[in-house]
Amino acid sequence: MGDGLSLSFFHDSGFTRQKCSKCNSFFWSTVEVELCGDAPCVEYSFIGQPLFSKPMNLDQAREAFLTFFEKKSHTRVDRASVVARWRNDIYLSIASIAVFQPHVTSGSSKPPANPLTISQPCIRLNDLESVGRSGRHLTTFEMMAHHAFNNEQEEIYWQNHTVELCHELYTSLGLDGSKITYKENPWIGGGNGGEALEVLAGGLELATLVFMDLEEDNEGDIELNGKKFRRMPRSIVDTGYGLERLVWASQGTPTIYEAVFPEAVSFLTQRANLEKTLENSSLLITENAKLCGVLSIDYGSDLTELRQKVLDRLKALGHSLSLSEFTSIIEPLEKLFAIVDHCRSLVFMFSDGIVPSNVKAGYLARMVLRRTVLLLRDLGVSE
Ligand code: A5A
Repeated sequence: MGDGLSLSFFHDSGFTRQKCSKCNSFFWSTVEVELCGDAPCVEYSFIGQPLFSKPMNLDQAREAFLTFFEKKSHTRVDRASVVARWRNDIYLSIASIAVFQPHVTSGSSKPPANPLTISQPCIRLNDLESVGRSGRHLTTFEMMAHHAFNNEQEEIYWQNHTVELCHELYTSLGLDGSKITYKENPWIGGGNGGEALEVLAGGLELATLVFMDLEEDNEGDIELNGKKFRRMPRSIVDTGYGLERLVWASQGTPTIYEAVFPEAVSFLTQRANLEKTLENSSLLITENAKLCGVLSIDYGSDLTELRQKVLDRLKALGHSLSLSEFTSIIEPLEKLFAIVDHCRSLVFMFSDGIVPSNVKAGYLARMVLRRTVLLLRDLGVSE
């Protein structure tokens, strides 16, 4: 990548390109720092110390985002379904750009507006084991975005203005610009790809800015993450800003679930008789989320080892719990958070027309439903 994404915005605003001493990736920051700011190199540092000037809920954060981009000449467009019926390669909308793939990204259809801004509910079921634990993973989340579709006839804007807009958005919401790092990390999805910047603050990836100018082609001469691509005659600004992560970072609660679904968390906590446990466990939950956030969890992961690590931390902070005591406190809370998350996915799936079944999207809904019912039974709550 040579100088990487060496944009005039970075140079004019005092950013320098630095290399992470842990993962060796390159990133841009206005201050000299050793680490890139991403998991697993750093842990969350915003819990109890919110990153934004005032706490926001989902509606407030979504409206702040969409209004900001409307004022910057973007047209607000309605969200699409979470069921990606226009695609033959995926069942669910997994990113805001998925709404425009393949017809708009291939150039065969015009975008509904250009540039545009959207908040698209997305469903991703690939991090299921982290949901309820890591704090940052949800099965359903809204990906807020600003997209610009450039082609040979018309250039709306490209890399420099994209980063400028992103930086202005976050700093206008009170985030200290010196806390933001932009990490270079190419992105691939839905048959397209391009250079990208992850936007990191407080140890959390808040957004990703993708400069999509590649399309998959086995004969292509550009290789990204083991796949072959060729350059497209179009270049697409594909951004994705996690709505729920913004809400969480603005509140600094131990987990994303308490910030995003306070009513559902409190309803289920009462039903499961876990009010006291939740009330008295914020340090446990925080340390658990911090470590689950940096250690990737998957099917078959050794949870005992992970729990022991959290316990060692807690011991250093003056707690004296045994492993089984700790597990008996944290496990029901993790399940509770996962249920709340899964119920929201089910609401989106059912309201956008999925019927649980044993095929295609219906199967995915059935799987989430089954998981939810089993988790509810574990907590002793009747469906
Ligand atoms: N098309 C590109 C922009 C894309 O999809 N990038 S991304 O995969 O990095 O997602 C964009 C942003 O969505 C992330 O930076 C994060 O803020 C949010 N996000 C992604 N997966 C998420 C999840 N499972 N839960 C909550 N937010 C998520």
